Amino acid sequence: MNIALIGNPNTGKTSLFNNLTGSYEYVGNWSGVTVEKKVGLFKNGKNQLIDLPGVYTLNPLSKDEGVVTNFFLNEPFEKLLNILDASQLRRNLHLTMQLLEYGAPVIIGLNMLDVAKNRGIQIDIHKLSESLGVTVAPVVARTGKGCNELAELVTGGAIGTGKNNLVYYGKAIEAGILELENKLAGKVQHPVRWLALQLFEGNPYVKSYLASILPMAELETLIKSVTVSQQQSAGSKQALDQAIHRKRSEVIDKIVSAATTKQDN
Ligand code: GDP
Ligand code: K
Ligand code: MG
Repeated sequence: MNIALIGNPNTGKTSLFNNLTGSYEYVGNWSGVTVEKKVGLFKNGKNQLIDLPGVYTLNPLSKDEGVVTNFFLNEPFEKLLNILDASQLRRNLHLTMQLLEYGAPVIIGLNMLDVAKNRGIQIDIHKLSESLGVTVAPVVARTGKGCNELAELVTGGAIGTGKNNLVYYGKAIEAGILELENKLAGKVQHPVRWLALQLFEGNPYVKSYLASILPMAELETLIKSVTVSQQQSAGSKQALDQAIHRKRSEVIDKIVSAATTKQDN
């Protein structure tokens, strides 16, 4: 079974990878780019852990960052291990929202709790887990604390896919998602809600993937019409990716506010 490790840069992925895996199966580059690809074997000797490049969002700014979207589109994997920096929850959860929209089984490893604590941030792990609909396991990747428990959770039995409808993107965008669902009915294996949102955000890898199924002109027309109706309903000239980002931020703010308390220290 393949498990993919994913998270923002500097969240402790490499530390966690080293703690969870005993030996390397493969070290090389992702195809087409000079980004290191590491695949390790869990200490149980049965499951593989694939280290993905650190990204803040799936919509890539660079070819290197496109590795993650390509992985989601083309590579077989069974589960995701999403590592979060507890001291930067608001920023980190933008990626998590996109993983939930993708709909693969996912477990969250909540790292940097010591940093959060030092800043007076207290996190209610149960509440966070309940809001997202996924298991959240605390770890200290640097020391290895909690890593065995996390390994057991992620390599054990079936795990859930979380809540994939946390964000309501407003009438215009939701109608666009439905329209793409109708056009793609029965033609794709990936969740169309995820494909549609990535397309509307301007993810070029998702766009060219969809262009192998539908005419490019049809995709362009759809993007254009969603952009226009979104701008009409918002009464502003904001770009589609900004509208999507803002909607996610609103939901993330509520989740983080409900699950954290900040003390002055
Ligand atoms: P990556 O960029 O996601 O692969 O993260 P790294 O594993 O390289 O970690 C980034 C930095 O954070 C390193 O200096 C780690 O030693 C440190 N680090 C990792 N986990 C923790 C943790 O739980 N607490 C603290 N304070 N530092 C950590
Ligand atoms: K790093
Ligand atoms: Mg790293």
